[in-house]
Amino acid sequence: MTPLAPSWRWFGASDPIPLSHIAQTGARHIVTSVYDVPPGMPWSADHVSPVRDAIKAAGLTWSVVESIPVTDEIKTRSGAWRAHVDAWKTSLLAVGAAGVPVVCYNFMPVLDWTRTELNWAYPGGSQALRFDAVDCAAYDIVVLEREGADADYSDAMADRARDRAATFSDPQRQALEHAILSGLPGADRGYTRDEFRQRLAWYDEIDADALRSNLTDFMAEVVPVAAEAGILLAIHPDDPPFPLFGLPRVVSVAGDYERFIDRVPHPANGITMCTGSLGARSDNDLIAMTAAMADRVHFAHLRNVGREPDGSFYESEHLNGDVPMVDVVALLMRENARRVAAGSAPIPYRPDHGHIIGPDADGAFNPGYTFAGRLRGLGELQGLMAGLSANGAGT
Ligand code: DNO
Repeated sequence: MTPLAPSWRWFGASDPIPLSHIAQTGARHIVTSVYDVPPGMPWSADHVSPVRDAIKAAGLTWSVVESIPVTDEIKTRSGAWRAHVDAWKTSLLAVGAAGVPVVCYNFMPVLDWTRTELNWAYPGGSQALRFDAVDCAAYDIVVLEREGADADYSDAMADRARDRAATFSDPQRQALEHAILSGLPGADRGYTRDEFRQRLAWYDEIDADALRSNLTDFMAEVVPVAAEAGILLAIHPDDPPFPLFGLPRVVSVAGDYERFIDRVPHPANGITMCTGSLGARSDNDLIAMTAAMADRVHFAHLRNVGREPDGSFYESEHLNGDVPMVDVVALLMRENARRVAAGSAPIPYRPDHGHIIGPDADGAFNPGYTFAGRLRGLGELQGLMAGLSANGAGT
């Protein structure tokens, strides 16, 4: 068993956590993006090289691009989608020329990852991110007043949502709207309520089959370019892995993965194993999924969740929650050992998110991306890997 390559997400020059601090965490690899080019426009060496050089100067290596944004034009095949796909390919070539070997992206319509609460009081005094299914439904049905929203929930959930909405104070409603619409770190953009309604309408005619076909058409175009550029692609799962606001989701369950891998089987067509995203569904068997797709894992986000019966979940401690972290990590380490023995690079992983702990609360950070909280997660995961490695030497 061989430990994966420890990495850390850095949001570029505007990240309040500088590379000099990241270099002290034990992470050796950086996960970042180019943040000064609008989504849909191509990256060139002029954009990519300064980022790579700044990382190198800090004694670290840029090992993953997270993400090259896939626009809603591409996801819906409307408007300027053709130019955006061409730009995506140009960006891939620029990333490959700079020697960055992995590109993470997602195909979630409109919103990237979604939470309803950014400061949930976690037992013990830290604060965590939370997705509350009732709050989300309350926002959808009562605040957004989305047409047909009721039909997307059970009667019991719609009733609870209406009752919940009736208790919202103005600041609570604003905080909920802010958490859902403002664009969590890594998202291409945020929305006002009206912009959100308009953007949802882009998907009126797009059901899961149509979105799936747009995804596989996109993969069929970009995977050969990635292979030519020496890049491994790693699609990130839907977070959470179920439909929200009537939007289809097509990277949520094992069957979704089987479909697109079957359609575009090239080894460069890989995945980001995000244990926290996939683990938010109790019917996702993470051990079986990791075992079945191990050879496709080009990047790992290691994070844990506590699930609740109504579909709500909160981000728990990295080693403590409903994700069978020890088993998943052991499977990834076994695959990693196989790759390293064959002369390939180790799989990069990052502690995905962290609680707000101790001094984090006094400083600036991007939601989910605290310093001390992630440092704790990284330390725990590094310790787990060292232990498994010592215990399972040679396997
Ligand atoms: C959340 C992240 C996501 C992820 C994108 C990948 O913390 O995992 O924003 O970066 O969905 O494209």
